[in-house]
This record gives sequence, structure tokens and C-alpha cells, in this order.
Amino acid sequence: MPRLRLRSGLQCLLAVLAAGCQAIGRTPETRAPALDARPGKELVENGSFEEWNEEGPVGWATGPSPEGAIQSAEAPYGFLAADLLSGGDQYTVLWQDLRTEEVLPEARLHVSCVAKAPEPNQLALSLSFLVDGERTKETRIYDGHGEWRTIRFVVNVPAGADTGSFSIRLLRRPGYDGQVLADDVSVRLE
Ligand SMILES: [Ca+2]
Repeated sequence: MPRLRLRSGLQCLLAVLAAGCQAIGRTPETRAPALDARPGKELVENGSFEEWNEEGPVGWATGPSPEGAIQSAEAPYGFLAADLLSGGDQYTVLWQDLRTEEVLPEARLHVSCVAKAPEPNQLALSLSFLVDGERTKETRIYDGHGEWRTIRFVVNVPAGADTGSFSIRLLRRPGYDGQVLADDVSVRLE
């Protein structure tokens, strides 16, 4: 009987391991498709926040402090998202200068991210660039109430734009509480 119980225990363990392996194997198939499945040239590095180092998400700068954003496993794209921490009475900003060597005046840029926050207006997505030496911004805000929403807009690059001056920003506004998440930041050149 002891041998029987041992075998039964081993069988249970193997069954649990097999179920776990199946669950791990299934996970990627239940996630959204990779960024590169979409048309156009992607200008954002690590827009899905899958790569991190000790300073934060690879390719991104954060402020006001280096701890402006931490990893979150609640991610609609891939396995990780950015959790923008409260900056007290200051904006928390996550930004990146874009690889815009190929962006010519009068090109179209498709700008988007997915975001989740408890209240509308807690998070903004902003594309910034110089036109004839003047800083120009196109900004859209999160308008949900605690659910994942897509923020999306199109920018027609004006004739006088400095093609080396483009940057993308996520801004967590001061004066709100709760968790603010962002994932899948994309600027695609049509
Ligand atoms: Ca992600």
C-alpha cells in the first residue's frame, strides 16, 4: 500500500506539472498579436514595455524621478506594461526621442497606446516636434473609468517640421490617486 500511495502522489504531481506546462504554453496564444504584425514602420523602441533594466523600461526616460515607472504584469500586449507612479504634485513623464530619420515633411504618423486609470484625464499621450523652430504638441487624454482604453490619433507632419525633433510622451497628471497603466505605445510611419 505505501508503494501505491507513492505512485498516486507521483501521478498527481505529474498531472499538476503537465497542467502547468499547458497553461504556460497557452498564455502567448491568448495575448494580443505582436506590434510588428501591423503595417507601417514602427518608430518607438520597446513600446510594449517588455524590456527593462535597473533604470526602468529600455529606450525610455522617466521623470521627475528615475522611479517614475515600474513593471506591471497586468498587460494586454505581451507580458509587461508600465505602471506610472504618482509624482506627488508633479507630472510623472515617460518619454522617448523617436527614430525619425525616415520621417519626411507631409508624412502621416499613426500614434497610439492602450491605457488604464481610475478616472478620465489621469493620463495623456503626447507627440512633440519642432515646426520652424517652435515646439508643437499633439495630445490626447485617457477618457475611461478604470478599464483599458485605446488612445489613438493621426498627425500629418507639416512642411516646416524638423524631422530630428520628434518625441513621444506619456504623462500621469498630478492630483489623482490610483494605478495608472500604459502599454503598446506606437508611432507608425504610414
Ligand atoms: Ca506589453
